[in-house]
Amino acid sequence: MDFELTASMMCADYGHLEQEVKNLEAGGIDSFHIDIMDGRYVPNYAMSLNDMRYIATATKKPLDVHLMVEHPNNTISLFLENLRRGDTVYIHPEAEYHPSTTLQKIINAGMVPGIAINPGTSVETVMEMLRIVKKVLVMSVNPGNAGQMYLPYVGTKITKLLALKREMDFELCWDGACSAERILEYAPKGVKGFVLGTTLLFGKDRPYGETLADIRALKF
Ligand code: S6P
Ligand code: MG
Repeated sequence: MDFELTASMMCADYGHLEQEVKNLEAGGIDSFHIDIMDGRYVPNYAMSLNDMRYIATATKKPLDVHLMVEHPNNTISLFLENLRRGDTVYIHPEAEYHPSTTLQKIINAGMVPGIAINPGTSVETVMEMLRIVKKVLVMSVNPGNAGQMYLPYVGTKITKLLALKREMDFELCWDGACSAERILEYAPKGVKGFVLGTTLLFGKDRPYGETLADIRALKF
C-alpha cells in the first residue's frame, strides 16, 4: 500500500529534539510535520519559525509545514526562505483575504502548495483552490491542539475529496487523531499521507521504529 507517514513534531520531546529527529529518521519516518501557530487563528502557540528552522537543519527529509496563522501572506516569505524545494506548505484559506495569492508565493518559491481544510469548512468553498494546490490536508479535529477526539462527520468530506483528486490533481493527507483503524480504512481509498501525533506515535514508551514498522505491516 502506497502511503506516507509524517511525524507531528509539536508532540515530540523538546528536551531532546535532536535525538527525536534522529530516532524518527532511523525508525523510517517519511517527513516531519511542523505545526506553526500564532495564538490568533488557533488558541495555541505550539511551534514557530525557529523550531522549523532547527528541524530543517537537523534532517534532510522533507518538511510538511502547516501554517495555522492569520494572514499568512504577511509572513510567509520568512518560512519559504528557510525551506527546500519539495517541502510542503499548507495554509488555511479562511485565514487569508486572497489565499490564491499566498499559494502562488509558495509555488514561485519551489515548494509544494497545500491547503488545510477545517472540520467545519465544506469542499464547495475551496473548489477553485483545489485546481491550484498539490496537497489537501483534511483536518479531522479542529486545529490548535494534539490529542483531540476524531470528528466522524469529516468522513463524508473525505469521500467527496477522493472523488475530485484525480481530475484536479492533488494528494489527500489526514491530520488529527490518526489511528491504525483510520489508516486501514482510508489508505486503500486513496488518502496518501497521515500525520502521526499522540494517538499513534508519541508518548507511547515504545521505539518509533516498532510503531512505524507495525503501521507499514498493516494487512489491507
Ligand atoms: C492540530 C495539528 C495536528 C496535531 C496532530 C496531533 O492543530 O495540526 O498536526 O499536532 O494531529 O495528532 P493527535 O494524534 O495527537 O491528534
Ligand atoms: Mg497539523
